[in-house]
Amino acid sequence: MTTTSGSQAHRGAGMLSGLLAGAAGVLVGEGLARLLALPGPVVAVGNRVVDLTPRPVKEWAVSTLGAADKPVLLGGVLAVVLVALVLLGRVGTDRPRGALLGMTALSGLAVAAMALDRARAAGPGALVLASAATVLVSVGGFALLLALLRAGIGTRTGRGRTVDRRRFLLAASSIAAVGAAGGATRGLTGRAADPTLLTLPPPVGPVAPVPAGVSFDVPGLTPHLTSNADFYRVDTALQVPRVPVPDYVLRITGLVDRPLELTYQDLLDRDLVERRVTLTCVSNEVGGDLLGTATWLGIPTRDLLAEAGVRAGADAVRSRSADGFTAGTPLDALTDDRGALVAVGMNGVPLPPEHGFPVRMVTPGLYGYVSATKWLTELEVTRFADFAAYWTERGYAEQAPVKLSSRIDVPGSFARLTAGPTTVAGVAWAQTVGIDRVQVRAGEGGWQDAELGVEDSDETWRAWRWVWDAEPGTHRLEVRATDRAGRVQTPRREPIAPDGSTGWHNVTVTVA
Ligand SMILES: Nc1nc2c(c(=O)[nH]1)N[C@H]1C(S)=C(S)[C@@H](COP(=O)(O)O)O[C@H]1N2
Ligand SMILES: [Mo]
Repeated sequence: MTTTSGSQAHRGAGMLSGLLAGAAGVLVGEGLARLLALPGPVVAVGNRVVDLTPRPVKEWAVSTLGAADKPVLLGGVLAVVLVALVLLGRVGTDRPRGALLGMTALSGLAVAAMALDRARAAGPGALVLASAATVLVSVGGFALLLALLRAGIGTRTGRGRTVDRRRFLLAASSIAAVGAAGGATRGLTGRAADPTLLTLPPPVGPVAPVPAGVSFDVPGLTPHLTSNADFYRVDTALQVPRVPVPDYVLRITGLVDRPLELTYQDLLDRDLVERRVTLTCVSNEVGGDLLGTATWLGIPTRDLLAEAGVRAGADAVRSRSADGFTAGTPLDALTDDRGALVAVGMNGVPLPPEHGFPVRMVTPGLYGYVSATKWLTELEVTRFADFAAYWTERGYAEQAPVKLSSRIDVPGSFARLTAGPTTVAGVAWAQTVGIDRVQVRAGEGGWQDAELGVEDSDETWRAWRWVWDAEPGTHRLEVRATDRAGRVQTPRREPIAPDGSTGWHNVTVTVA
């Protein structure tokens, strides 16, 4: 064996040591975290990256990557960690002390990220245990492997080398086994109580059936009700928070006479009502699809607040979620006649995990970030002057009513059509006010009234259609809505930040 190949093998073994010890530490941390109901090191680091990412980068990620933003982020975090581990291992054969320091810093970062994560249901003991195991396996394992490798450098006899190699391999496979055990624990244990196995009580106030004629039979037109599978999802959670029902408590605190603590069963034992509401995200661009309509089952928010007894001087409710998200909702919106709910069901089933199981808020007429907290754990009655909620701290408006808007669903942008009668259709929404009129125009042809679907309620979107006599050429179809208060949708293009986009949606089509 030449010196060069010897030191190459040696360096290879060093890189393997870093990778193995680091990965085993992470996997042990993940396994224990899963057992102890904590976010594991990978997700915790990912969550901190999300928190520290500047808003424009977040917006760019959501608009270019869509639903893939989370896998891409987690993949990125993993890739960076793997490269760092290999580099530490590479350095470790020459400078073990520096490399061990690096490994300590790296696992320290993971521990800090876990400590900062608010999604944990467990106490500090669990955190210390999972953190200690992560650091011990990664730093301890790395130190052991590096020591064995260095012992090998000192030994120049063939026999010594063999013994050391055997020892190294034994230590390496033990560490790999520890890591595998952690990974298996992570993979096999603690699936959240499956919400689909729960049955919700029926509502005492079932919602009226969807009126006939709310929509039109036009291929491509958005259905009036959005299925749970098709419902948009927007949140900051890298991993859907798992909130075990047996431990669940909703707290109503703050400026109230009688603070309440309600278990999941307490909530189900109330008189549940059903309401169809269109939920809308502030990040919805003109023409975008970040909104949907569901039948929600829940308790009127104002009943819970009345029971707690709201004190004079309050004007806001700060809601908190199991994962540390917060929203600030005007007290008025939760107590007036719009029908705000603390919801447990969505389209006939318990809330799906990604839509907030076990309990979330649904507040008609306000963008989700100020009104629709998922994995809800607390409603604190307070004053806007005394806090700033998650997105408000990040530059979005404190108050954010949904803006009057409309969308063309068919034809799609750049569609190629044949001349003659062509149906143009879509939806319009003005939650809590109602849509009174939708107008469409082709090119500069002048505004034409569209036919409106029967109104379900002023809390849901409204379908519209217009039959256009399409002539050959390229045309721009444009839509605008008028609400029941007589306000016409503004043509002014505004971005989604700080309080929602505006402007008329248009599509360009070619008629042959
Ligand atoms: N806990 C938590 N709740 C949250 C959010 C979040 O990031 N975390 N996002 C809000 C936003 S911005 C919107 S638009 C709605 C989206 O609800 P959905 O994902 O069920 O469609 O949830 C709201 N509730
Ligand atoms: Mo949102």
